[in-house]
Amino acid sequence: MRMSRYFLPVLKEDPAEASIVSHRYMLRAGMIKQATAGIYSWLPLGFKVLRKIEDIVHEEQAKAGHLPMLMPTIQSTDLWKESGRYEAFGEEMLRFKDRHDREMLFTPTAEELITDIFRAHVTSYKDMPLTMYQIQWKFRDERRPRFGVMRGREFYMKDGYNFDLTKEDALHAYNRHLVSYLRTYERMGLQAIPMRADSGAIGGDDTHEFLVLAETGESEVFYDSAVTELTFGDRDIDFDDKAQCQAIMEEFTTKYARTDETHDEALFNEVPEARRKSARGIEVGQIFYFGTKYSDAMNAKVQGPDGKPVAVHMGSHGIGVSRLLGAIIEASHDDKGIIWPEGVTPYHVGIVNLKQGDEEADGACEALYKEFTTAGLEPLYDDRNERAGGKFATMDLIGLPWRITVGPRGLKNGVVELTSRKTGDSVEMTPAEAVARVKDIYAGL
Ligand code: P5A
Repeated sequence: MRMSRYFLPVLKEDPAEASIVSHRYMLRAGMIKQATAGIYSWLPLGFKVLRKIEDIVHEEQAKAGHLPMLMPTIQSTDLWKESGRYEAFGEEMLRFKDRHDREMLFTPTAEELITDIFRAHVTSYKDMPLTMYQIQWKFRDERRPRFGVMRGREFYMKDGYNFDLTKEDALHAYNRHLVSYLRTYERMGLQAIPMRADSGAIGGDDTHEFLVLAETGESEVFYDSAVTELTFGDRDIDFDDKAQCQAIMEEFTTKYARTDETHDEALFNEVPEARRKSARGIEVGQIFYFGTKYSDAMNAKVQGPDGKPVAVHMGSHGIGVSRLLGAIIEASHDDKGIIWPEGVTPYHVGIVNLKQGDEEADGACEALYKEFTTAGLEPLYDDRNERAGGKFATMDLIGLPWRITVGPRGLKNGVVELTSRKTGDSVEMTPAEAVARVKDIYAGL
């Protein structure tokens, strides 16, 4: 992409309405624009990162064997009356009527809708287990939408639902999701710690939230600092292997880590004092096992191996896809702007031409641009006729992890400069070396 043809409405001043850094930088970098309270338009740069995050979620769900699908954003209220959640969901649910005076709602979550699909089509245990998910817009009329995409009213969520014959199978689905989520967040450059939580309006006893530690987080959390030393890393996983998934689940959930809703002071005091931490966290996902709550209420039964009807065991699992942009920025920025982890960066490398119009500099930039593009990488080339300082400031703000600076002086010696956004370190090398280095960095991602 060439900056001259891009739509990147950066703001020089800090917007008054943004009180936390991710919100501030998302507005300043021209990623989002508020349409109305808690509802945002996603401008090209923001949309690009949203897509990257979505792609990672899809890839990791595929590895776990979960089926992508898509349900509507608008539902009739009938199913919610059947499950008993129509009243329970309260004012967070946006309700309205169509022209025939039928009661409708904008989906805040889809347990009912998917249970209805399941009961219409699955009649035998032989067609199970089944896990399907979607990435779709949700609406919750939050009392206090704030912090930009972190607590929106309209937000983008990955929501998955498992249907299993037995509790044991459903718990395997729970563990499988836990493992798959750990991988998903790590690929985004995040440490998201599973913490025992409260199940709220979704229901059930078993539930973990995934929290990214950040001072600006809305949740208060208590944990054994040993949990922050666990990393998922490059493990070979067989998602069908119950024992392996359970072992990983236990590894990541046995040490004390709880949100304030489930915090237990006496248990917490058993953690060695030096390791006892309380902090703030951003909830980027949550998994639930709620047994037969919905299948009982909505009569979702299948024929079991003995021919008798059984209510299916279910769980659901959510990832705050749009919230993740805010969480990643909260976890990775400095006073100049965003520092995207390589896995989610909107463009792989920035090219800054220090002297637009200089034949040699223009030629070298064009050649770099072409090489990256041919290699399947996406460069963002600042080809505008602007001061170098302004170009650097924009690149720093939008946070591409790598920048190549090209100027007549360096080119005289046959070199360009490769700069890491994270460390600020610059190294001179030939354009060919710079291309090879950047290709190398992204090769494993
Ligand atoms: C699980 C999927 C559910 O709704 N039903 C389907 C279950 N869980 S949840 O925890 O309530 O939401 C899942 C994730 O969505 C994000 N989220 C939000 N993101 C932005 N703005 C909001 N107002 C908002 N509300 C929830 C969170 O990351 C949450 O973990």
